[in-house]
Amino acid sequence: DPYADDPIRHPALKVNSQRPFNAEPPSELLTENYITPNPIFFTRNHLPVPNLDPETYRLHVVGPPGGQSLSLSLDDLYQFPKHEITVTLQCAGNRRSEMTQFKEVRGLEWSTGAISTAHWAGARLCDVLAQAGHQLCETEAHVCFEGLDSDPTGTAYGASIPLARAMDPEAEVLLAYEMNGQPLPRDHGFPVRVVVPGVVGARHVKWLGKLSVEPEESYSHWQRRDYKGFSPSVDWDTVDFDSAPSIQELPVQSAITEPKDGETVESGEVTVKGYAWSGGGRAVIRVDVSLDGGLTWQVAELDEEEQRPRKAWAWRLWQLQAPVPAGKKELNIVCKAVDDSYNVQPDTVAPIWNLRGVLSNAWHRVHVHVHA
Ligand code: MTE
Ligand code: MO
Repeated sequence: DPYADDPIRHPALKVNSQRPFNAEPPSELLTENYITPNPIFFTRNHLPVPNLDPETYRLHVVGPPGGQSLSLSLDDLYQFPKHEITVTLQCAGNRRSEMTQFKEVRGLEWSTGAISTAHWAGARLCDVLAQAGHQLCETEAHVCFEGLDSDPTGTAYGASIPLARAMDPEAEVLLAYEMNGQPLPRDHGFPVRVVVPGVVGARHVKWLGKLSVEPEESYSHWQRRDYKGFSPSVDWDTVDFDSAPSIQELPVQSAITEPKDGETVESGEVTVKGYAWSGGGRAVIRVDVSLDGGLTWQVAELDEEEQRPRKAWAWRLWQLQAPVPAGKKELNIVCKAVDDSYNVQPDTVAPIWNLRGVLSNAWHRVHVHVHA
C-alpha cells in the first residue's frame, strides 16, 4: 500500500477520498477563525504523501542556458529574506457537489470547504530565481514546478505559472516553509511548497523538488489535461483540452457556512455567516444576503481584516444578523459577493456547468426551517 505511510489526520475532517487523501473541514469550523488551524486546513492530494528528510532535502533550481543551477538545502532557503503573507487557497473543485446536483461531472464531491486560509512564510520565488540568474524575458515563459510525490510509474505532480507572475515582487509568490508559524505539516507540503497568491490551488505545488523556466507551460497532466474550464455544451467525447487556457486566477466566490442546509433555526432573529474571496488579489467589497431566495437583499457585515489594493490575497469572513420575517416557516438563504472589479457571481449553476465541475461559484443557497 503506497499510502501506508500517510500522516494521521484530524478526526473532524470530512473525508472525500481516503487514498489519495482528500478532505475538507465542516463548514461551521471553517469560519470559526479567520486563519484556518493547520489540522483542519482542507487537504487535496493526488498521490501518496512523501516522507522527506529535512536534513537531506534539496530544491533543484535549473539555471538559465549557460547559467548555473542551484541545489538549495532548507538552510540555504532560510538565508533568503523571510517573507510572510496571509493567503487563501481554494481548489478549482470547491463546491463541485452543487454542479453534480445539476448534472453529473467527474471529480471529488467537494462541498463548500475546499478553501482555507493560512499565514505563510518563506523565500520569495523572485529572489530565488534571481539568484539562479533568471531574468524577465520578452518571449513567453513559464516557471514549472515538480513535486516529490509520484505515482507508481514515477510521474510526479507538476504545474506551472507564467514567469511574469513569478518574477513580480508584488505578486508575492513564495517558496513557503512555514504555515501559521509552524513547519509545513506533511499533508501541506513539508518541507517546502509553492504559494501563489490569488491563483487556483493546483499551482501551489507541495513537496517542491524542482523548478525550471521553460518556453511552454508544464507538460503535467494537471496543467494540460485538467483544471480547465469549458462550455456547458462540451462533453467527454468532444472536449479538446488544448483549446482552453489553464486556470490561474479564480473568479469571485462566496458561501454560507452557518446555518447549514436543512437545519432548523429559531424564530425571532437569524445569524448567517460565511466567507467571500476573489482571485488575482481583487478585494471583496460587498456581500449581499437574501432570506427569500433572492427577491430582497441585505448587506452583510464584513470582517475588519486588512485588504491591500491589488493584493487582497485572503478571504473576508462576513455575517448578517436579521429578524426572521413573521409567520415564515422556512427561509431560502442566498449569498453573493462582489469584488473590486465589480465582478459578481452567477445566480445559478446551469450556465457555468462544465464536465469537470470546476469554477463552481453560483450564488450559494441554503434552505432552513423556522422553529414554530
Ligand atoms: N502539489 C503536489 N505535489 N501534489 C498534489 O497532489 N495538489 C494541488 C496543490 N499542490 C497537489 C499539489 C491541488 S489540486 C490543490 S487544491 C492544493 O495543492 C491543495 O493544497 P492543500 O492540500 O495544502 O490544501
Ligand atoms: Mo485542487
